[in-house]
Amino acid sequence: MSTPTPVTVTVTGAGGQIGYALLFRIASGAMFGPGTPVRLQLLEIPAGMKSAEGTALELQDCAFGSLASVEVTSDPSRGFEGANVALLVGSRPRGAGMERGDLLAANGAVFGPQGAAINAHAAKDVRVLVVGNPANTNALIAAAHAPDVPPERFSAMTRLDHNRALAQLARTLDVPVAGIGNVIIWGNHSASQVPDISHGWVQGPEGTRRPLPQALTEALGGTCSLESWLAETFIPRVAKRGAEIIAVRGSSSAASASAAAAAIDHVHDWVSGTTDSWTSAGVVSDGSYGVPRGLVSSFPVHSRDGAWQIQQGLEPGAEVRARISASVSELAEEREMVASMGLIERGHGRTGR
Ligand code: NAX
Repeated sequence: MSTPTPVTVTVTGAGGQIGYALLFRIASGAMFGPGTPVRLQLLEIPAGMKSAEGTALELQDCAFGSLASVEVTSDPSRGFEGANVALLVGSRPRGAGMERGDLLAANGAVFGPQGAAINAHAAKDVRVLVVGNPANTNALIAAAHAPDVPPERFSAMTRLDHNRALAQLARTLDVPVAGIGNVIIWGNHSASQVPDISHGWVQGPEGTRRPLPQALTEALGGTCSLESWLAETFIPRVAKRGAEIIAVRGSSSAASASAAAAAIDHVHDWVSGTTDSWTSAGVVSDGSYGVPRGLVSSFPVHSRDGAWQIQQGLEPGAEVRARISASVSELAEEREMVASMGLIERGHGRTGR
């Protein structure tokens, strides 16, 4: 029997909180299946090297059958060498007194060179998931520095927001999470994100499906209207879930394990394909739904043959359209800011590249 070819996975920020929750799951086979060997390449800055090295020792001690090798480096060219999948988790956090522009500039200095290193050293089929915030614009910057990698191989993570929305709906309707489909996160992974249930369904008896708006209206039972529940409870809860977890756990880092689970889901579905429900991912806009070309915005997506495809033909209502427009304006502003700082060329992506 021939041994399957190993998949090389680079994880930046490997010494951080999400790295610690993510690496063991990748190594155990959760991303590609237990039969696919994985080579892990952990990329850190010098300050994070000891933490990543300690994690690498523990990875060895787990004796995972699917972990082919683990290497730790602070050299991006070594870290991205032959990468089939690159998870860009490490980023510059917002420091005290930092404005949005300062944060974008600091992260431009991280994601520009990482994009260039991916361009020069990764495998031809590399797929990149940006987790580090501001994830959408960091993905845009990285893609802009990788001219030989098709832009659609760069994506930003909104799967955690998607999963949070599914979980809230499942609890409200008292059904399993797997019984809900076609929920959408539109726009930016920020407080302006747009969780949208209007095309969703919930599984009923014997394979029947009911529209989510109808099921939710019934579940609310006249205590409040669906519109006010969405605007006052559901959307803010999904968008601010990280802050809620920080407050409850009393920890400064929000949601490492759920972020890691979302990254696993995102890459798993990208590589293996989605089933009958779409999911949400930040992908380079082709102009769909009025989102300017080239912005990395969250859309409803399917994965077919290893590529994300934006679900076409939906007709969001006026309220959702207004929210999408506000979130996309924020993304356009971020693109303007990074262009004015010289981190990407002005006009980048507007003509499809
Ligand atoms: P931590 O501060 O625990 O870890 C970050 C790690 O990245 C550190 O070890 C640091 O040394 C390393 N690092 C910094 N710059 C680097 C570089 N240039 N190359 C390689 N490594 C570098 O943060 P953690 O909790 O792990 O969060 C990581 C990022 O995920 C943050 O930007 C966070 O905001 C973002 N998140 C994104 C989410 C999403 O849904 N897209 C949700 C979770 C999380 O908030």
